[in-house]
Amino acid sequence: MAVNLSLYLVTDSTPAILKGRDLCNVVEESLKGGVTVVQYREKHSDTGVMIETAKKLHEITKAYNVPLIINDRVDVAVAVGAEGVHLGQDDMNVDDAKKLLPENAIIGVTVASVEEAKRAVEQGADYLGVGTMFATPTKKDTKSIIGTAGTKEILNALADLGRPVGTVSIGGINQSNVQRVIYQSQGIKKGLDGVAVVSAIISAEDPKAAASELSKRISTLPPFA
Ligand code: TZP
Ligand code: MG
Repeated sequence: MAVNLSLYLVTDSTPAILKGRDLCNVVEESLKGGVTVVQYREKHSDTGVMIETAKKLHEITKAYNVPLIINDRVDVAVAVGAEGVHLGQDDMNVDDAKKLLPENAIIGVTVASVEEAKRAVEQGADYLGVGTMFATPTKKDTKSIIGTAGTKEILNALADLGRPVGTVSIGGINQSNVQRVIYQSQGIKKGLDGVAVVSAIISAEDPKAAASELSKRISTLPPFA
């Protein structure tokens, strides 16, 4: 899988987060700022609306050569020809998703423990969303806040597996903590490949500037030891 996971945007259309703006405009601005993956995450729309929005987003992401990943809904990903899906622990499992998706589809899985991480890799996940890192108002129902300690534990276990898998940390990541989040994985065999954010970009007054600043902070970190 040749996906640049360094700055992974997850969308949210709830008014408190999107602040009444147009999701497609916000996503396009974020792409101009340097977002490397877009995940369309929609919990409240019906299937028809989701497909319509996903198609619009896909036209935009394709113009920037950035993969579009669909949260939860393998059917929507297939319908719009998205590059991949992101599955939680309560969603379709990776084996079943693979039966429905093209061979080169990107499959990501949310993991909050070493056991979940190992299982996802064994099933053939391409990347893992590791978290929740910090408590966040964006997703109040997170089962587990694993923090930097839990994240390190998972990263170490993954390095020992010897199977390549991408990792992004998610939950409460913003301009002020992004370098700390990535740097806490220093000293282990393989650090995080990037961070996933919702509100730090979607709620930002200027999403392009927010993405650009995050991207700068990520890329100016010294290389891992
Ligand atoms: N999964 C775990 S935390 C989260 C998701 C989708 C939301 C992260 O949102 P934010 O605004 O970046 O804290
Ligand atoms: Mg899910």
